[in-house]
Amino acid sequence: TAELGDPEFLALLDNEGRIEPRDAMPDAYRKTLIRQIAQHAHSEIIGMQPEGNWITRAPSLHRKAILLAKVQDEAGHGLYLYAAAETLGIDRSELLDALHEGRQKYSSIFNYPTTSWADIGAIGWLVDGAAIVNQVPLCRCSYGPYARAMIRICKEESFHQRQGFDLLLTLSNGTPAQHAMAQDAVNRWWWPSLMMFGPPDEASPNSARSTRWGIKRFSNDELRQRFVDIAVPQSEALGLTIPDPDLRWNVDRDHYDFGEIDFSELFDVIAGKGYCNDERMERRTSAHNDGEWVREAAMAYAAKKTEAAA
Ligand code: FAQ
Repeated sequence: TAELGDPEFLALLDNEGRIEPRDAMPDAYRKTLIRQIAQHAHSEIIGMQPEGNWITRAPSLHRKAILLAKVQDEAGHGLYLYAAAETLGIDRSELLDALHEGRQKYSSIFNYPTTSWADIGAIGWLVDGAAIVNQVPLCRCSYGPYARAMIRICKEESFHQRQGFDLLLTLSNGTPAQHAMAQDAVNRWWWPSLMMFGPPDEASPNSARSTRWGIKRFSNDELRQRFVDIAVPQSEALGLTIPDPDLRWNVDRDHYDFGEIDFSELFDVIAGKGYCNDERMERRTSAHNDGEWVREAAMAYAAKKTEAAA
């Protein structure tokens, strides 16, 4: 259909060409990218909250320094992503308004609570692990600024994943109480991590167009399967059990089979009915309002600088 773009645009995509900010692009392509990049940026900054919750309670200076660095990285990822979205002709303040007014989404995963220190390990291992599997193909996304932002983000996510694995390994090999704490965190974070990849393919309204446009390179279910295949041997190395009795290697498929995912939970969380949706939004909007004076001061300083240079 005409909405997908003219033949010249589609041919450029077929040849793996990159679309850059000043290039002509169909309106629907621009809108889809703004939606996805903004959602991704919002996830990064809302994603600072569940882990930020443990910075003051990290068990050692070493762990605290790692966690501080990780949470700061998430803020940085938000900034690169808002900047990438701005190249599509929208202002960061408009995107933040859309988040605060509930017109744009952020990842379901950040609406779950972090109730123990082991959750910091489970988030690094599983949530960052899932994020990497989803984001590595985005380094080849057809839109140049998004693809380039993803390269650096993926490198930093690898460090995040490793620190989570290391934290869980230490707990798993610790006292029986520490091992139990690690297992409990994995029990709670496993299924929500699988839901991060989105609805199943047959219920994913955006997939067909995003795939035609080279934004998506693999389907939600393909990436979910890839994640399970990577996570199972890692769980064995950790000495922790994945909470799925149906998980087993399938010789014919050359993949792990896994149990049925309760997608009604994903849709409920997306609809605002997760454990922490209200708390996350309240924290975000109050931080934004409390920061008003900082934005004003920065604008005044920039105006003064411009005046002085003129
Ligand atoms: N949560 O048709 P599809 C991170 C929505 S990683 C909430 O399949 P699409 C790192 C979807 O937007 C997390 N909403 O959609 C970190 C759509 O609604 P809409 C962020 C979801 O776009 C770690 C509807 O359902 N990563 O932050 C979810 O083709 C630790 C139908 O779905 C990204 O954003 C969900 N899980 O595929 C940070 C990656 N799934 O917009 C801090 C980039 C689906 O039409 C600490 N995004 N929906 O109203 C993507 O790859 C894609 O957007 C998908 C969804 C795969 C998420």
